Amino acid sequence: MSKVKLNIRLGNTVEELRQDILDHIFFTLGRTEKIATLHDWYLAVAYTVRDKMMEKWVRSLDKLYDKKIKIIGYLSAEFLVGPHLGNAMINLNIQNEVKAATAQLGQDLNQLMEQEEEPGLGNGGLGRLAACFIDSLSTLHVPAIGYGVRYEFGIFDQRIKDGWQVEETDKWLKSGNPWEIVHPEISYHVKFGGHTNCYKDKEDMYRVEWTAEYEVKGVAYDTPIPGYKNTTINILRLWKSEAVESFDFNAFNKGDYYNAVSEKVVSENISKILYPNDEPAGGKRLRLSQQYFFVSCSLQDALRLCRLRGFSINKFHESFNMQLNDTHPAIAVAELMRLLVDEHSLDWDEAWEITKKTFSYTNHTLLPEALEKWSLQLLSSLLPRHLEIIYEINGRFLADVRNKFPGNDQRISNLSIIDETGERYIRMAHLACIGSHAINGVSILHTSLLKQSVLRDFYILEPEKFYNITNGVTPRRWLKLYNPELSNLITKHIGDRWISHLETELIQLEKFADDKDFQQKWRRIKLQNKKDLARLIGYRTGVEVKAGSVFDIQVKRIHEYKRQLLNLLHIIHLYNRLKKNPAEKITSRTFIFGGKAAPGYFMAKLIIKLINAVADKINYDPDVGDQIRVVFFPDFNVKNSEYIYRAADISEQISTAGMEASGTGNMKFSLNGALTIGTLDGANVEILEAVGKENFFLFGLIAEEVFSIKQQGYKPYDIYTSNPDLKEVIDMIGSGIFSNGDRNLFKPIMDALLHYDTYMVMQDYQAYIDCQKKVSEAYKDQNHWQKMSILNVARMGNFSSDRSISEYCTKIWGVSPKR
Ligand code: B1N
Repeated sequence: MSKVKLNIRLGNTVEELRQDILDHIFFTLGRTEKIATLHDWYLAVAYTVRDKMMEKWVRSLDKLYDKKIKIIGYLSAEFLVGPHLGNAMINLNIQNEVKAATAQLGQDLNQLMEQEEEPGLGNGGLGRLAACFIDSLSTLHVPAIGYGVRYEFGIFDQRIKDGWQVEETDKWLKSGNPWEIVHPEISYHVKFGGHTNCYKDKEDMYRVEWTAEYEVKGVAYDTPIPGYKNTTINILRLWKSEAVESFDFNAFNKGDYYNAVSEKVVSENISKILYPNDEPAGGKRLRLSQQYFFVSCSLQDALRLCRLRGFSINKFHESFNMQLNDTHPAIAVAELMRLLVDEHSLDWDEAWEITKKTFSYTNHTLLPEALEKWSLQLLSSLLPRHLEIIYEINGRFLADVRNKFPGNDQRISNLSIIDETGERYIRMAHLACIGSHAINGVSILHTSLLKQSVLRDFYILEPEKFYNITNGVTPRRWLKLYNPELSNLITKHIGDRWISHLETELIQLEKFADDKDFQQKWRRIKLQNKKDLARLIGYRTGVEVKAGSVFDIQVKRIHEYKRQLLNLLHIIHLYNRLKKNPAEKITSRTFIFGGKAAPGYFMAKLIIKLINAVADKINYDPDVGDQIRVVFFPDFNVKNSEYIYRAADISEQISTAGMEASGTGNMKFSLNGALTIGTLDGANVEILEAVGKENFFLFGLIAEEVFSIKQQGYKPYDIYTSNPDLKEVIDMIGSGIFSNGDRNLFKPIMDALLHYDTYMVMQDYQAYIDCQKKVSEAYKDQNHWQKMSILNVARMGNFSSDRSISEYCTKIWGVSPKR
């Protein structure tokens, strides 16, 4: 960096921080202390904390010019980063000073932190994983840029009205965003539509020129992502779409004011809104436009940086590795080829080598409905040049395959990028596989299923390209920040190295598992966390819950494969037992659900309604007393998850085996001392292995059984008729007792369970009920329960995203993480 001595706003003493906050109230916000609102104080503190990152940030940017390093570009349509302030203070290690400074100004820091809007730029696990990953990249000193979209509206806010989900737009930017810095000078044009032409260049080579129908401009908005107590600050660079010119002057001069403005509106639409997932992929022109938009900006940016760093363009892959977070950015393969061949005049073969060495691809799902494919017709109208490039890639690829496996047409059709089984589609996963040097799944089970099913033929072709890298979560946010009391207790006993070395340090907790005094403290912290959540639940839903009951929590997107319904059937089963025998004493439980349903996903929304209907009935039934409470916690998101994970006794991870690629909520719960009731699915398999089966409540079919039962012809109705208890439970739903006598309301759920049951709720019912009985029994022995809880935490070291990122570094990216 320049030799200029920066001595403004760098001090971290309480006095300096206090003065900085006051300066921001005055100079940045144009307020006085007297009239400043709570939100003004939050902004002033946020700007103050951001200032403390600036020096390191600028120096980190400088380091990007070091030719010896490779930069990791993490291309992701989603980044669910969560509130910044708390995290930034922890990573800069200034939380105590800031707290003291705000206190001196008469402000409560916690209250100010509450003011921060959730940047909800993701749907769930995939977006949150991207956020944990850039956090770990910074902590491990790996220079990285997270590339994505600056959606004006993130994931909708969820309200519950009469038990139904109601969506509200997420206006997260309405009061400003102090964490981002806009760089109007870093902007790129992105073309859409039009047609292509062939021409001969100066060297008499055939080249293709793409004449677009329209162009938009992407502008960079940068957010600093600090590492934990180190000097690295990486960038989250999100692109906002704007009109190339604010006005079409031609139209404007012709007096066509409305057309001139409408072009601006169309351009700005591209980064307007995040698509909720769980809706069939395909057919959505705007979604493909978004994907191409951010990918093109990001690659143009990386190419610019490559040149600035003094790399020649044919060494791009030494300058950058681009990770494709699922197929959402997979059009990048064709776009890099276009940039290299059409715009930088490289020949095809050389460009292809560079492209393959640049990209690597992470698959996050096996669900057929989530595998992205774009109709040929859409692609040819929106990205005509890319379609040509994809044809060329496919043609050359299939020629190679034919050489290797002559006369095997089935294999050719399985591997082809173009799905020709009906209407013709481009399969984005195939493009991603062919254009990458590495492909990975996100848990051992998922990777193995990936190799057997969705990507089977690719695995047979190039087995050496496949890796497993099990997901992880950052211990900074998910333990240190969101469970401060437990963190303090852990630090008191094993020191604080676990915060950045979870893999090796946390295990030391094992030796306290039997320590009665430690168990007592452990238990008291959980109880306090439960009281805090109980208070929040009372405030948010009006339901009174007992902190002394077992907090049994399932928070995640609502989806049939995640089987919130199975959880609910168990609750109805307990209710039924109490109705028949009100004198029975059960281990009292509070069942807490949370999660959003995609707005177009009818069944998921009906499941929310059913949860609320069951809650309304049970919570106020005198026969139940206070033995069961059911709560739907509205608007589950990163911000309010602070209160949720740490308060759980039981973590529900009950998806149908083979359906959940990994899950990461499972890790957050365990890391905070909850015991898991779960199936052998996703990363549960590895969590079970790590914590030991004696500390995990396992039930249900395994993936092979799910597939084989389906193959033999699964008959859920037979299970219904042969299990009287299950029959009673299902019949209760149908009887209208949860719907004021309306027998039709939940009929779609009944029909699905009895006649299709795609996710084998009926099949796993009895095993689940039996396993839940064991949970209730186990809870009675509190010493043993605390021991299991401590061991769960102690053995979670491997589920740090630092471990995941270290593996990406060494196995896939060829860079070295530093501690
Ligand atoms: O990615 C997470 C995993 O832990 C979860 O098991 C997995 O379900 C999740 C379309 C997705 N897979 N696919 C998506 C997200 C948005 C969208 O528009 C699909 N999310 C997952 C992290 O590996």
